[in-house]
Amino acid sequence: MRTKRIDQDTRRHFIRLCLLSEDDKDLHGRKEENEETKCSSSSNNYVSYGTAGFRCHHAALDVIAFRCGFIASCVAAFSRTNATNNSNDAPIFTAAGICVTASHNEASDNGLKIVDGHGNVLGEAYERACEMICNAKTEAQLENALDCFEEKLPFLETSREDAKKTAVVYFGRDTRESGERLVEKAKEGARALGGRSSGVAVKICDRGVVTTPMLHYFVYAHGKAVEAFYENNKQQEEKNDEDATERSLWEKIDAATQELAYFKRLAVGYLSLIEEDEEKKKKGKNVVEGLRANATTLPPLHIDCANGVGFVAFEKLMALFDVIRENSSSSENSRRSATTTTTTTTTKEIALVLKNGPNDGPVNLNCGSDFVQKNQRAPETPSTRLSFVNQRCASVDGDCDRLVYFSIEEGEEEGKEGENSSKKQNFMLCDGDKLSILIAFFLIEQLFLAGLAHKISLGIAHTAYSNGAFTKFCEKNGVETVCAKTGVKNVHKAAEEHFDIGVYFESNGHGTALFSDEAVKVIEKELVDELTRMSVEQHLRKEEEKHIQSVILTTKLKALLTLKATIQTINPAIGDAISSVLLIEGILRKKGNMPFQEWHAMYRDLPTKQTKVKVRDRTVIECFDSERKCLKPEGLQQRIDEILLLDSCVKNNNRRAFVRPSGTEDIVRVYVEASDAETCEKISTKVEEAVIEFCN
Ligand code: NG1
Ligand code: ZN
Repeated sequence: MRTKRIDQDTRRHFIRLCLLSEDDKDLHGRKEENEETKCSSSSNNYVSYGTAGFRCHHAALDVIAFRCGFIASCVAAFSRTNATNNSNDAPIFTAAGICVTASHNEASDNGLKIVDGHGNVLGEAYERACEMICNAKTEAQLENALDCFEEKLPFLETSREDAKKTAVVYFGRDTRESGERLVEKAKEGARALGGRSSGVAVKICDRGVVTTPMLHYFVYAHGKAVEAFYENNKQQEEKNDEDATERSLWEKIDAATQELAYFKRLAVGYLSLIEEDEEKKKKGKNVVEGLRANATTLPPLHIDCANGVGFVAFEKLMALFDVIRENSSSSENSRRSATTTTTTTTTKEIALVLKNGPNDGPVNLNCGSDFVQKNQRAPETPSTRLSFVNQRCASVDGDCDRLVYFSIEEGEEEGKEGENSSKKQNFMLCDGDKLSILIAFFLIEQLFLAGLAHKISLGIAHTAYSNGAFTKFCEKNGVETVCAKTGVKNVHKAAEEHFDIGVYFESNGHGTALFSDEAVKVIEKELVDELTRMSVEQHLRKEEEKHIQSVILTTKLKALLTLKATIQTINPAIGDAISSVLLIEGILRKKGNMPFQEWHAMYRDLPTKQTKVKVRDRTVIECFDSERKCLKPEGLQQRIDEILLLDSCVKNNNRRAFVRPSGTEDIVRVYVEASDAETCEKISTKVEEAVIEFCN
C-alpha cells in the first residue's frame, strides 16, 4: 500500500484544536499585541518562514509552536528511512525534531526550527506549506494548508496495512525563559497526531536545554541507530519476538541520542586528531615550530558563550574530558597540568576558559558572536569586558551554532605614560571566512598526503557577506569557491551539491565541513587498503628499502587517520560551534600551535560595514545573483551602482555594496566593503538613504 495521507479523524482533530486556539487568540492574545510583541520577522501578523524557521517575539509564538509540533510529528511519521525492516514485525521508529530558539536574537524573541528525519533543517519544499499551516485562521485555510503540506510528504511503502509505527519527536530549547512554555505547546501539537485513527504512536523525547546542533545530532543519531539495527538484524536470520525486538531497538536508539553519546563522539574525535601531535611532542619540535614563540602549547582559549546554552554544553564537554583523563591516569601518571574550576579547564589536551553563561545576563546582550562579528569589537558585558584583552578568544551565539575567533591586543599609546595614558587597542577577527580557509587548507594538505586529492574534490561555499579579500585569496591559492544565498540551508546545499568535501561557513561563523557519504567511504577503504598493503609489503621489502617505504606509508597512514578523526570531530548533521572549536583547536595544534596572529594574517580583510534599515515593507526588495544584486524596487540597483562610483571615475574593484531583506528580522540589511573605512562609511550612509527612498 502506498500512503502519505493524514487520516480524516486526525485532520479534523487538529483543525478543531487550531480553531480553538484562534478563538483564544481573539479573546486574549490580540489585545496584548503591540509594537513590541509583534513578530519581528513579519508584517501584518503574518509570520513568514524565515532564513531559519519561524522567529518572533515569544508572546506571539504559542499558536505557531503548537502547529510546528504537529508538522514535526507528521514529518517523523511520514519520513522515508534508509532502514529496511525485513521482518515487518517490528515498528520502525522514525524521527524528527523541534528546536525552540531564536539564536542570536534578543532574549524576548524566540523561534521554532523543524529538523527532518536525517537531522537536517527541514527542506525548502515544505516551507510554503508550513507557513500556510502556521498562518491559517479559518477551517478552509487549514484544510487547504494541510493539502498543500501532504503533497510534499514522501510516499511510504507499507507492506502491511496495520504495521505499527512510532513517530519520535525530539525537543530541545536554548536558555530563554519562554522556551519551556513553547516546548510544552509544541508537544501538544505533536501529540495531536498520535493515537486515534492515525495508526501512529507519537513518542516525545524532550532533551531539555541543549544547543541547536545537539538537537540536530540526536535526530541524526536516531536514524543511524535504526539503520545499524536493521543492518545487523539482516545478518542474524533468526527472528526475535516483536516486543523484544522493539525493546532492543529502542535501547539502541536511546543510548545513541543522549548528550553523553554526542559529547563522546566529539571528544574521542578530537583526542584522535591530536594524538599524533602528542607523539610528536615527545620527539621534539620541527624547524617551523621551533621558530614559533608559543610552540610548546596553545594559550588557553577564552570563550564568550553569549550568556547562553553554549556555556552549559561546554561545561559538560569539559567534564567528560576530565573523566577520560581520570580514567587514563590510572594507568599513566596524572596528566592534569592545572586546577579545574567550574569555568576553567586547563589540561594537556585542551585549555578553555568559559565566560558569559546564562546567569551572567540576558542572552546575546552585548556579547556573543553576532555582537563581536557585526560590531568588530570584544564583548562588552560588565564582568568580562577587560578579561578578553591580550588573550586568544572565541565567541559563540545564543544557541551555539555560530563561532568566531578574535583577539584584542592592548598596549600603551606611544609617548604617553601614567594615569592619563590611553590604551591603543588592536581588534583582530577570524570570522567564518577564516574558519573556512583554515579548515579547507588543512584538509587539502591531508588529502594530498593521503594520496586522495585526485579522487576527492574539495571546495568552499560561502555567501555574499564573505569578504572580497577572502574570495581573492581562495582564487589565488586555487581553492574553488561557490557563492550561495544567505542562510545556512542554502550554503549547506551548495556545499553538498558542488563538492565531495564542502567546507562552508557564513561570515558570521555558521558552518562546518561536509563530507559526502562517498568521500567517507573512499577514505575508509583507502585506510583499510593501506593497512593491508603495509603488512604485506613489510615482509617483502629488502632491509634498505624498508626505511624509505615505511616513512611514505606512515605519512599516508597518518593523513588517513587524521581525515578519519576529523570526520568524527565534526557534527555530521549541522554546523556546530562546539565541534568547530575542537576542530580548529586540533588543527592549530597540528600546525605546531599556530599563533592567532599568524592565522589572522593569512590575508587582510577589506574594511566592511553592515547596517540595518527599517522600512515599511522590506519584501518590496527582490534579489538575484546570490543576493548580490537587486531587481526590485526598480532603480535601486542602478542607484547603488552609481554610489559605488562616488568620488571615483573608474570602477573600483574593491568596492562592493548590496542590500537584502532580512529573513529573521523586519529590517533591510545593508552591506558595504571598500579599501578604507572612511569610504565604507560614506557609501553605507548613501546606500541606506537610497533604501529608505526606494522602499517607503
Ligand atoms: P538574515 O536575518 O536573513 O540576514 C541571519 C544571518 C544569516 C543566518 C540567519 C539565521 C547575517 C547577515 N544573516 O539571517 O547568515 O545566520 O540569520 O540565523 O548574518
Ligand atoms: Zn544560532
